[in-house]
Amino acid sequence: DKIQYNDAKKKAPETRYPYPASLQYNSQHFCGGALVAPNIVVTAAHCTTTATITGVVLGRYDLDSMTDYDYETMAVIGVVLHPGWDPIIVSNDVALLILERDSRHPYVTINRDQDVPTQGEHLVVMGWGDIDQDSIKQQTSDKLRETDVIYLSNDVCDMSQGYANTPQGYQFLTYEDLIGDNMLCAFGGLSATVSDACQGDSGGPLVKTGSVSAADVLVGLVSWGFSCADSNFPGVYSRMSAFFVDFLRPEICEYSSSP
Ligand code: 4AZ
Repeated sequence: DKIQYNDAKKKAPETRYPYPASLQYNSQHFCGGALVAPNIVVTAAHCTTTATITGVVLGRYDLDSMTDYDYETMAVIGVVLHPGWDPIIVSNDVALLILERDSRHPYVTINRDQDVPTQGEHLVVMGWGDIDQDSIKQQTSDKLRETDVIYLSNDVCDMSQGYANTPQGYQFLTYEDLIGDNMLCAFGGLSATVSDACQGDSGGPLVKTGSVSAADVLVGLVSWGFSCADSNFPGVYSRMSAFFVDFLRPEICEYSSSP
């Protein structure tokens, strides 16, 4: 029971989010990321293994507009993959991209609090990913989009189940035993319109928003999910607080131009 989500995934206000990054291969967007230090972007580990990143675009709203405001395109000079990255179970889906120089754009604070978010809390996910309910068509958005989603505890998320189309046919699927401690779930199913992250949003930011962008806190990165905007299956994200002490803080300290 997939529901159309084009209307729910709204164009973001043009200058509200300065920290989302577009990872590009030959000038084509393929994944998201978030600026977390002047010269460091965090993204999903699976984004660093699917294509070579030929450029990281920062401070951009419309990927098709040449006259868009003050955006930057940068080369990646280093990739730091989480040592526990496991592509089979999509565990520890996080990596750092070290940029050739400092960005002029503000970065987002990483959540380090184990108790954040809480069940039912409203969060915002953003990206240039797929906006068509027909996932076969894969239509990425030229403009940055955002949508409201609600945090679900891992215990609740674990119970997600239903029938879905898979490459092996129409099958009964469940999230039971798939939602690890380093993942978090969020779902945009408040009304008749289900909204969700999808292909091309991967690696991009899930945030707890503040009154201004400087107060936003990065709680997750788009990672995986069965289908998109399917009322049975929440989106699954890399949980930033699970990586903060052992991976993010030490690696950012090591590579940051301005610690
Ligand atoms: C993907 O393939 C993907 N609905 C990203 C997010 C979700 C599903 C798939 C979550 O990149």
